[in-house]
Amino acid sequence: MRLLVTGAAGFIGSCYVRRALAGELPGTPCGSDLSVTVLDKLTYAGNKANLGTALDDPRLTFVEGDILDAELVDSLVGRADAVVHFAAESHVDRSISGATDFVVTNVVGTQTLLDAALRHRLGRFVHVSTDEVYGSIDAGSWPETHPLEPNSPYSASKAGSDLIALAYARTHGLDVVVTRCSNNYGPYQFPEKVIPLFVTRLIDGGRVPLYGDGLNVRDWLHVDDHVRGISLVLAGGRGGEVYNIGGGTELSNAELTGMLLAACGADWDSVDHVEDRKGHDRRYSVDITKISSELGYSPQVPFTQGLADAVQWYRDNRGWWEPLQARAALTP
Ligand code: NAD
Ligand code: TDX
Repeated sequence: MRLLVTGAAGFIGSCYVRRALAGELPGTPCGSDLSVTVLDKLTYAGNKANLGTALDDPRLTFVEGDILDAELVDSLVGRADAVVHFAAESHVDRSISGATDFVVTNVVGTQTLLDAALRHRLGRFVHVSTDEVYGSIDAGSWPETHPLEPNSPYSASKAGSDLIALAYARTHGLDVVVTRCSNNYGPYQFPEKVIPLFVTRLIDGGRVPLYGDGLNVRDWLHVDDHVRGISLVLAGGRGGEVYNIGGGTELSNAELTGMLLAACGADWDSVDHVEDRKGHDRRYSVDITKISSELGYSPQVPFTQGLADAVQWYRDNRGWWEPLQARAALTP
């Protein structure tokens, strides 16, 4: 299988490619049956080093380019059997400061890829989306049939991309599958997202900003579990369908902060209680019955272990995150 993977210099896409080439993903072919082309623009969040030793793998081709470049996209999609589409602007706070890149990359970029897929009658297109498209839920969990009620410019742009992708399935019969996952964590996450931001500051004795009352709840999903779910969907998901992928560990930000402080040897004196994020979604929670019953997915990484390993990884890989801190602080 010839895979085109967009955005694989980012956090989740790079994990997918590293693990696919290592033959660790059920559903993704391995050995000489697999070749991977990565298309990534290397925005502030893109970092080729995230691909690690996969960069030396002869089955990998890295193309620096934009998913909005229709000519380039057409030539790459024309040489692929399937696309796994991760490329996006992904940080909610940046979308609040400026939404243009979010609409252009997430909506128009996705449509550019879909148009090429249609022209070449691509075998399969996996569109990686987010649970944030459902909005915020006080109790219970969203099934895939829940209406989309996004609140931030980021989640609205992802909802737009989901709807375009599903429209190409319905209108043109393109083999599109959409995944919607909860909050990922793990190694190589850009230090603007809450876990790597807090860990990299706390291990240096710095301070961390907890938004609002700290009672917003997120469902944490280890990135290894997420990419396994994507691989199962690539192999066995039904065309035109949506699959939620969750981690099964719901925590308030205050609970998470308490765990991070303990893991980093700090205490609550290191926490600044700052103004809330505008439009801050209170709680996310996905129902994973569909992917579990159809594709046998369940999260495998226990949160306490996954978090301890992630903290250790950031301790051990200062050379990876230190140069990124200045980029993380830039306003868009
Ligand atoms: P990331 O910000 O770490 O990486 C995004 C990658 O996309 C970067 O390498 C960047 O260079 C690339 N990119 C951006 N614009 C591009 C363009 N125009 N052309 C080509 N490449 C471009 O993001 P991530 O956390 O790895 O997220 C990957 C996907 O998963 C996104 O679609 C995101 O919406 C979704 N998602 C993420 C999470 C999470 O917790 N991180 C949760 C749910 C869904
Ligand atoms: O400094 C901070 N302080 C803080 O209290 C930051 C950066 C975040 N927070 C809070 C806001 C959220 O309630 O922590 C929670 C998690 O924040 P983020 O890491 O920014 O993630 P979130 O906004 O939940 O979105 C993430 O999950 C869904 C990803 O960034 C998205 O790409 C994904 O779609």
